[in-house]
Amino acid sequence: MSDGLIIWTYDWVPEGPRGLVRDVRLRWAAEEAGFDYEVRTTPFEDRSEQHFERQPFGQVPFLTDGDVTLSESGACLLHLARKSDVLMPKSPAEEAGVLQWVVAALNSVEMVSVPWWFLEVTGAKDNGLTGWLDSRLAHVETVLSDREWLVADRFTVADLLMADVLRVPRVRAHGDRPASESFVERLTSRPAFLKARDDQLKHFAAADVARGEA
Ligand SMILES: N[C@@H](CCC(=O)N[C@@H](CS)C(=O)NCC(=O)O)C(=O)O
Repeated sequence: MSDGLIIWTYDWVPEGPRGLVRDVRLRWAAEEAGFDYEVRTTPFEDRSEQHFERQPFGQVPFLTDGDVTLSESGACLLHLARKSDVLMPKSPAEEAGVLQWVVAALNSVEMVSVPWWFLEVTGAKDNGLTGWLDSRLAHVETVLSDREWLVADRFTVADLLMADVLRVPRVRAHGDRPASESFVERLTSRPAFLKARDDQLKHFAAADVARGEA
């Protein structure tokens, strides 16, 4: 049984992004909340019209929940969070704090960290985004220096998402931010994260076998 929740990811991806494909965010949230869910796939190599109907950019993840289909990992996380106090506290002020930090993770940190990372891995000589990234990461470090969790003095989906944005190895290895490092360490030691990440790795390893590549 799956509570009607289906998390969609690719049938296969190259080695590099494994463990980081964003379906891990949804798997992690579902694990934290104790939801039953299924994982289904859409082709990585031949992206169908049906895929673009459900994810307008031909990306993953997307989610189906009964009659509801939605994409964008942040939107999917908030959708799941509405169903579980574990992910989202119910007081208006705390809920507002979760919304704020979910959007901040995506629109103030990942908005810089992903293009920075892309320039790094493609070997750009001068990464012109480094100063901008450093500034964003420094502000997150200041926030995390005096609190364990972003909102409500306990784990919420905002921590999950911020940790997933910050845990990218190149970002983590860039600079020295002890509070952020301890935050990432703490969040990625959670059994729900470890299961979600390991399940994703197993999923893509099984795909190699199916393609005759293992
Ligand atoms: N804003 C989207 C980004 C999704 C995204 O970048 N997905 C990656 C996998 S983690 C993907 O599908 N990449 C393949 C592509 O862009 O063609 C979200 O948060 O869901």
